[in-house]
Amino acid sequence: MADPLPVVHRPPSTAAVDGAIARAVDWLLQHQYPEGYWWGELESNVTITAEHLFLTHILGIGTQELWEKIARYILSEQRPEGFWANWYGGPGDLSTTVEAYLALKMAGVDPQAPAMARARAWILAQGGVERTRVFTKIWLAMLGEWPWEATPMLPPELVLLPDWFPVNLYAFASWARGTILPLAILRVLKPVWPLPAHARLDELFPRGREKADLSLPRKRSAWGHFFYGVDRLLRVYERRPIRPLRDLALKRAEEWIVARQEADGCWGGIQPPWVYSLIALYALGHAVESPVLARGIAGFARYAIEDERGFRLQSCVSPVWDTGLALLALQDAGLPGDHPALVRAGMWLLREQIFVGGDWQVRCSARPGGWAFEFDNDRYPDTDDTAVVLMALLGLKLPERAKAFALERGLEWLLGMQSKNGGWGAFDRDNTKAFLREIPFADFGELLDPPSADVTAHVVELLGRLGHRRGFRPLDRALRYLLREQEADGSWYGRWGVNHLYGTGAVLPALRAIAFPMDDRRVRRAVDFLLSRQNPDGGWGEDVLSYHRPELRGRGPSTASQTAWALLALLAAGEARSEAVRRGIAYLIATQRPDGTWDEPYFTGTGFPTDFMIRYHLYRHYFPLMALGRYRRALEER
Ligand code: R04
Repeated sequence: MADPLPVVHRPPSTAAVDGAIARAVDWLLQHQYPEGYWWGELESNVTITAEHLFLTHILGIGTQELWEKIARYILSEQRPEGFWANWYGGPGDLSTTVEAYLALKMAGVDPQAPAMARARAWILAQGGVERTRVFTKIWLAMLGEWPWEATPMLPPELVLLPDWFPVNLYAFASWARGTILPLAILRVLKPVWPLPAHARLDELFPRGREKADLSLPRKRSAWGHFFYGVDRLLRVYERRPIRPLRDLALKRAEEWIVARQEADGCWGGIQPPWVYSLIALYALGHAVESPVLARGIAGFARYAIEDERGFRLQSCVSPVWDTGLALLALQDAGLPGDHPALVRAGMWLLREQIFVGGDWQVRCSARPGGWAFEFDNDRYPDTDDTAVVLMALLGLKLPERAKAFALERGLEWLLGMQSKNGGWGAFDRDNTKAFLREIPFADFGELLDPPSADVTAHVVELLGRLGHRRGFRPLDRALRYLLREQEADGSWYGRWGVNHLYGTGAVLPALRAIAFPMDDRRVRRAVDFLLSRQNPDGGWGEDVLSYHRPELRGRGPSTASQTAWALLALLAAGEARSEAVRRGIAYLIATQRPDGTWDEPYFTGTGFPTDFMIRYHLYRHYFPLMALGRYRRALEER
C-alpha cells in the first residue's frame, strides 16, 4: 500500500487545476486507438485464465508454451499466505485457489515447490475440494476429479419451458441463461477428460476421496427446500430408461446455443457462457475444426493479454463503455464537440449501435437501438452502456441526420426497457423473480438482473440532459424508484461499481440533470453521508467488503476513481466551494502522476458483489478527469 499522504490545507490554485486537467487530457488523447475508441484492461481474478488452461486441455489444443505463460501469470498473483483472492487486498478464496493450484499442476509446476506447498496447506485448512463452489466442482467433474453426481441437477428440458412458466430460461439473467444451458447439457452427458496422473488432486481431500462430503449446497429457505426436493425428483427421472423429452431438449439446447454465437465467436461477450458453450458443443460431437468451434476458439485472442507476467485472459472487454466515459470526461474537460479525436470516437460509436434483436425481446417490444459493452455482443445490448453512449454523443458534432437517428432509436429502446418498478436492469426488463436465487446451483454470483439505482441513475441523467423534467411519465416513475432506493444512511447501493460511493456518485448527478432541487432533504442526507466518509488525505475509498459489512460503506483507503465519484456527487449538489470538495480536488492533483494519469491497485468495478470483482484500468483516469473538469466549470459559473 502507498504511504499516507500529507493532509492538504490550501485550496488548489486555478493553475494547478488547469495543469492537472491538461495533463490528463493529453494522456487520454495519447491512449485513443486509431479506430477512435478507448479500451482499457478489465482485470478480474485467476479463475478466468486457469479455466482457459482447462479448456485447452479438454479440446486438446493446449501447448506447453501457453501453459507455462499461464503458470507464470497465476504465480505472479499468489499472495504470500499461499492463497489467491478475487480482488486486490481481498481475502483468500477457496475455489479460486483450488483452480489456480490445479492449473499450475497441469502446467507442470513442481508440487514440492514452496508456492505449491503454501497453497496446499491453505486449501486443506479451508476444508479442501469438497468446500468449493458449484462451478469449481463442475470443472473438477469434467476433469475426472469430482463425481458428476455430486453436482446439482440442471435439466436441459429447461429450454422447452415456455416463457410464461414460473421457471424458464428467460427468467434468469442474460449471463446466467447463457451459462446454465451449456452446463445443463454437460450435466446430462457427464463427459470426463481425465487429467494426467501427475496433475490429479488426491492431496486436496482432507479426509481422502472416499470420505469426501458429497452433499449439495443447501439453502435453508422454503424455496431452498422445495428446489432440493426437485433435485431429488430429477435424479429419479435420470435413472429411468426412457426419457421422452431428453433428446428433443438436447437438440433444442444445441440450437439455442449455436444461434447465439456472436460475430467474433464469443457468447454474450463474457467468458463463462463462452467456455461452457464451446465445451458443451464439443461434448455433443462438434469438432474443434468445425466453423462454430473454430470461430469460438479464435475469438479469445482479443480477450487475451501477454506481457512480462505471462498470459492472462479477460472475462469481458469494455471498449464501448470506456469510449463513452472517456468522451464524457473529455467534454467535461472543455474539449469542443468538433474536436477531431472526439468526432472519431463518436463515429466509431455510431457504427456500434445495435439494430438486431436479442433475448431482451422476450420481455420488451421496443425496436432495437441500444449499445453493448463489448466490440461484438449484438444479442445482449445493455441499458447502462446505451445511456452513457447517448450522453456522450449528445455534445458531439456529428453528421446531423445520423446523430438524430442514433439518439432517437437509442432512447426509444431505453424507454422500452424500463421495468415495472420504474428502474432499469442492465440487460433485461423485469428480471426480478427472487425465488430463483434459491436453486442449489446458485452458490455464486447473481442469477437475476433486477433494476439497480446506478443503472437507473444513468438513464435519468440522460433524460435530464435531453431536456426532460418531472411531468414526463417514465422520468417520474424512475425518480420515485430512485428515492425509494435511498438507504437510511443517505447513500445509494452500487450494483456495478464499489459501492455506495458509486451508487451515490451516479444518483446525485442524475438528480441535478433533471433540475431536482438540490436543497431537498434527501440530497442533503446524501451529502452528509459523503462528508462523513472523507478520509484525512482528502480522498474517498470504499472496501469491497462493504457489500457484506454495512460499517464499511463509504470507508476504505482513498482511490482515484472513488474520490472522483464522491466529488461528482458533491459537485452536483452544489458544493463546489466547500472545503470537502477543495480537499478532494487537492487529493486528485497531489496523487496525479507526472505523465497525467493515476495509480489505483484497488478493484472498484463490480461484476457480482464480492464474488466477481473487476478492475477497469481506465476508471482511475476518466473519472478523476470528469471530476476535475466539472469542478473547474462549477467555479467558472457565477
Ligand atoms: C459497468 C456497467 C456496464 N454493465 C455491466 C458490464 C460489466 C462488464 O463486466 C462483466 C460483466 C459480466 N456479466 N456476467 C459476468 C460478467 C463479468 C464481467 C459473469 C462473470 C462470472 C460468471 C458469469 C458471468 F467482468 Br461465472 C454480465 C452494466
